[in-house]
Amino acid sequence: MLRDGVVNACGAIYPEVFERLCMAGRHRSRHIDSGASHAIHPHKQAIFMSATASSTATAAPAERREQASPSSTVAHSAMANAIRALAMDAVEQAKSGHPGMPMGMADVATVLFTRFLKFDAVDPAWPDRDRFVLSAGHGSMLLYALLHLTGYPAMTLDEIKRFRQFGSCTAGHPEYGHTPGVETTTGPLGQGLANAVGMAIAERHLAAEFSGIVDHKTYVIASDGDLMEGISQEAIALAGHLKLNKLIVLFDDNGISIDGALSLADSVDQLKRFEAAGWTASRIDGHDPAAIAAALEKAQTSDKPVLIACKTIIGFGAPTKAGKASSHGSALGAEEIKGAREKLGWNYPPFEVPADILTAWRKAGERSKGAHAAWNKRLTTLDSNMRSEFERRVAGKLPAQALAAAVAKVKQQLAAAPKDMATRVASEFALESLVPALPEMVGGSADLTGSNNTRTKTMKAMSAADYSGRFIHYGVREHGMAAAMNGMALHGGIIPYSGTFLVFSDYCRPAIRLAALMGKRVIHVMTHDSIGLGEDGPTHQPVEHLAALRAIPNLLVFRPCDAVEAVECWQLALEAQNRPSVLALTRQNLPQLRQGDDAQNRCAAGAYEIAAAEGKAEVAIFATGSEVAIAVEAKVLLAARGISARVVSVPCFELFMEAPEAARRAIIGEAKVKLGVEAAVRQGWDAIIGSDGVFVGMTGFGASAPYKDLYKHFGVTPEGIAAAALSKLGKS
Ligand SMILES: Cc1ncc(C[n+]2csc(CCOP(=O)(O)OP(=O)(O)O)c2C)c(N)n1
Ligand SMILES: [Mg+2]
Repeated sequence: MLRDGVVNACGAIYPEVFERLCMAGRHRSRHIDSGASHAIHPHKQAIFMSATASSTATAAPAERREQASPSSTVAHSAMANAIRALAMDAVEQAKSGHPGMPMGMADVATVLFTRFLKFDAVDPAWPDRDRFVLSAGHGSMLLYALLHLTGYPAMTLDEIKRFRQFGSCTAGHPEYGHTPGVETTTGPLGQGLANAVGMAIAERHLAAEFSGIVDHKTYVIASDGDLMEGISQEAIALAGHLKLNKLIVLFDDNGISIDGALSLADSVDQLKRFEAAGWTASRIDGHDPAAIAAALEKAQTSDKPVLIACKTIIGFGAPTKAGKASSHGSALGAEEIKGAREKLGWNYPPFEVPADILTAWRKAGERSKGAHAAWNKRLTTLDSNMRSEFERRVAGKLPAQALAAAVAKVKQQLAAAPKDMATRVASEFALESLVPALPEMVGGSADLTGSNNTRTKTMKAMSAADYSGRFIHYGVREHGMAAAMNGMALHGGIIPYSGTFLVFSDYCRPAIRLAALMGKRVIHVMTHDSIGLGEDGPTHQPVEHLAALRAIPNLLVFRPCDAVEAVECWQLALEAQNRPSVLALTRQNLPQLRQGDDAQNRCAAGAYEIAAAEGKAEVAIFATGSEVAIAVEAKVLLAARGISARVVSVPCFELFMEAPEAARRAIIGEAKVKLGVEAAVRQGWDAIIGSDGVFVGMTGFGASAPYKDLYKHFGVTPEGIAAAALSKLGKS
């Protein structure tokens, strides 16, 4: 195998290929302004890019392929060098960025984008486009160059020139929602690969329902770093298990990471690793367009997910830095760039792409127009109900009436026959109505299905044999699960929800953070949300997790206090189209505090008075989840001492903080003593109770014991609350 020292020497592995590619454009004898037409080009390369849009009228893979056309041709190397030049120029101008990866992967990306990827540059939102995920987000200039060259309207040359500047659409790392054509936000290594697994799941699932309308591939470029991250193991294992054969990973197998040669830290045989996970894997010369095309061609009909390890030279073309970590993450410098231009035969000023090369690229951006038109036609001829259902789901619009009816039904059942139950059970009770009403909901659990209560009675499991199932057994893979859920939400047409224990939100956190950053509706059911889980002990008892999750911007953290709040919180999570949610739910039973018919979603305010004071309140008790019932009991104890108290349930801090100030003030009120109760740490509570407020909760880790003993031990009891209030009032 090619590794270590060998791989680092520029041109040492594939001197022939290197020389051939470097020679591209050497025959250009004069400078040509972009926009001007000209004919001076090397025609000696074996591989040419057609400048004629190929017929892409059908989705059949063979017909999607672009045919080399001898008439109007631009050499592959010239097209790839356009990427290299834009990447090094943009990084140089910004004096910041990562030129090595785009220069190394330019050949692979050129073949993919000009001959295989199904996309339409002027319609980045086409639902049946192939997804392209740049998991190695540090190579953002590769993606930006591709978007510019293929003609995404937003990605102008000016934007390339403003790489990494404030307000540009060429952010440091690719950001979903910020730059059209960017399918997911990447940068934290491994996430993109796991997102792609979710996208591939979404594709298969939707294809089972919308046959002929959803039928696309998911391509990923992943680096050594992506594959070293633990999340990649979870992702590839899940993909292999589900036989996601339309997922194709192009591994930038350059043997280099930031510290130097990969051999410093890694000796995994990636091919064997992927094969062991149920993938097909091969290794190719990532600078040989014919080999790249052949591998991609073969991948089209695979019955398993595909890994193509592309041996490349990082910083390809840079005279002294190619093959070295020094090309990874900083501007190459004027001298090195001058040398690279010579080596690559790219004799054009910074940021200039000659017209014929740009034209050939733009044609590539139009390659799938036929396929797009054919798809539009298929959509219009679809049964009208099915079509509107597809369009609704892709737009992320909820079936408002069905949702309202499902929520009303649950509430009416609870009003008619109030039930004491754990909020995880209440969540399942709500799901029994919500899941049938919202076909876009796809549930799951990381091997805690019976504990998380996320699978309703009628839900079928998704499997390689039947992708129509709406329940995913993610296995014990919380991180991969959370990132795959992001990918499903990004794909569109699906609202993913899944479950694990709240304490393991730490294992999901990087993906939850990205869902929040991207503004995607991903719903995490996290049960066993406090010491209330009891005997499993402090390893399983979250204490800091609510605070840690509340610290993530744009994430809604719900902690319902009973079955009615549980369904209200579910409704709010589903309606939050542009942000993820966590539902923190109990293992232990709770009384139903909300009784009677109440159509209003009180949780929508974030906080509301659940038990009013008799007369003027001296004490205001704010509590969440399982502690609300305890607070209500404390109110009774205080009343017996002649002290009037009110109780406010705070199911969602974030929604409460977003309420208008007057509404917030009204809820917080004027009581002398403001007391917060939550079986967790105090952090974050001062925003409600003030720094002089009293907090009853946890100051350290829990312990292993029956939960009632733990509540007693830690003083999270009606007596404990009453004593704390009395003490603050000076009446203890
Ligand atoms: C989770 C995570 N850890 C660390 C980093 C910082 N980082 C960026 S790229 C990189 C490794 C670079 O090696 P490789 O992935 O092989 O990329 P190449 O240098 O070949 O382009 C690291 C550690 C990161 N982006 N994400
Ligand atoms: Mg690398």
